[in-house]
Amino acid sequence: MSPALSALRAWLSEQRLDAFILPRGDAYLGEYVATHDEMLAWLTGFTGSAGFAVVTQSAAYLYTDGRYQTQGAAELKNSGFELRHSGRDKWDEELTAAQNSGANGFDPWLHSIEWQASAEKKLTAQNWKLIPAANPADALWQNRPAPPTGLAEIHALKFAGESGGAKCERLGKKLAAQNAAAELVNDPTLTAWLLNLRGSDLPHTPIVQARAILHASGSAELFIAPEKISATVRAELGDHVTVRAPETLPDAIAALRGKTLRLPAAQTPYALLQIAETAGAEMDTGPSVIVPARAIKNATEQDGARTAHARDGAALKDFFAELPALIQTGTTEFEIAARLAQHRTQQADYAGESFPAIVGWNGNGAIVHYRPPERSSAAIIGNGILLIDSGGQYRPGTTDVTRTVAVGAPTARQRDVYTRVLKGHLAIARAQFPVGTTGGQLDALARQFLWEAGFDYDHGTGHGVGSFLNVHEGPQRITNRPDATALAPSMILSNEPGCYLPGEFGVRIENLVMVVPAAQKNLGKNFGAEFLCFETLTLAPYDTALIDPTLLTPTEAAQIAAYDARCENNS
Ligand SMILES: [Mn+2]
Repeated sequence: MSPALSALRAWLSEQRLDAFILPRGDAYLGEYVATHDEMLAWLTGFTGSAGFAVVTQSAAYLYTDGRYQTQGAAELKNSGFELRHSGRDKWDEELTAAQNSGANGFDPWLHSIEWQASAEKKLTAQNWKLIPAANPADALWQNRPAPPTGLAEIHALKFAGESGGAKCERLGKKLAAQNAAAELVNDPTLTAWLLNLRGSDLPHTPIVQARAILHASGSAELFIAPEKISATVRAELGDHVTVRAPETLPDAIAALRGKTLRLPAAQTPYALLQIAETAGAEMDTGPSVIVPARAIKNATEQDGARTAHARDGAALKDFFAELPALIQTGTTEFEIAARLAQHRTQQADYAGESFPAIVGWNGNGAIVHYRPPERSSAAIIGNGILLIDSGGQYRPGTTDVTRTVAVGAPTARQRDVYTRVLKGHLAIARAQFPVGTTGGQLDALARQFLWEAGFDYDHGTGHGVGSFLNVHEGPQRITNRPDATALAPSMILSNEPGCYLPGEFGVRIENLVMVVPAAQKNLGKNFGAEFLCFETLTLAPYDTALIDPTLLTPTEAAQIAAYDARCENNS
């Protein structure tokens, strides 16, 4: 049993709690966390990017999704934790079935308002209580890494395209129109976009850990550790921003008493709701006004995305030119990932990878979130299929691209599967759809050729992408799950269908695309909408060795030829 688990059980007794739930996440509720906040890995040994642990005196479970079942089983050996599938196993049912009543503790900084409301409802129905508690890692984690000490920097107007002052003014008006006096901004990627602020506190998302309050008047307060922000950056933020120490946030919330403060339920920790309640603030927990505004890239961000993709295309071209020689002299998945990252550093305004690269050889390519280990990753020997999913953070924009390539002569089955994935990817790329269409409506276009052969894939077809921010950014997406977000001009998404044959190989083909007005005019007399389509941003040719031309229509063949010409012209 892990020493952290025994320590947590002793702590549970001291705290008079029957159970504790610890998620993978931090007080900013983001996708990536600093090593200081790898609390779930500390407790359980599990290092996946999603999951949570539930611990009682007699049981310890780690819940994670389908992507991480193999990895979870390996990492939990001898930890004392049992692996659960978060899509099938319900933690609240398991907890309340084991004991008739009890008190389940949680750290209110690590869970959203939305999560607390839903969990409390489920537990109280079974005579259990959900109790806000301290964070056991704060008391028990020996040799915990220090919090990140990155410095705030300005995201220059030549990349941002709109001043922080203009953004605050326009979104402040939106708050006023919704009868809110202010919005509390907990997510550092939202603060980063709103104030044109960046940093280096996380490995793949260029943010600085900070919170903000946006006022309806167009002014903003930035709560950030003083040592993280220089006098120059303070001055460049503009007169509308007041910089304050993080510990003054409760006072700033209290100062809004008598007015309505927006605390977006999905992005705000429950702890901030408690603070607002204590301060006697009026609250609404409606959606953020910043999230939908950020999704619409302005002209500068759009040009920046094209620039970033031209540079990324050049780096990929150099990398793929070198790859055959690398394989000939002997290489591994891990070395390939490092080599690709090295090529990106040759490009202007590059600031690092946008996520840890996935390089999967044969069966490893069929593990959707596989990441090659530094030691003993697979050697590229013999014939097979190599899946390479990587991306870069460039100041003008963020990239994310997957190419699947053959090493040696591919089999007929490999070419069949690859071509079906490609046909779906091409169908999304050339889709024309009326204004108001959601990504959910387009999703089946990407799957149709796989479905007709008895295949599918267990992930979405596309996610939104930030501008020198998180490579995964909402609300837009292309998904087979319920989706109410209409695709609007100037949104950026990925187009990434795949197909995975466990133990054999995986195929994924991914480009980033931008929603633009279509040349196609509305010819229907009986409905009023204009048409939209996608502009493909990524510039990297598909592997012709994997394409079965007999499966392509003339339209698809012409589409590939036109795309190849674009890639060729990208110097
Ligand atoms: Mn992607």
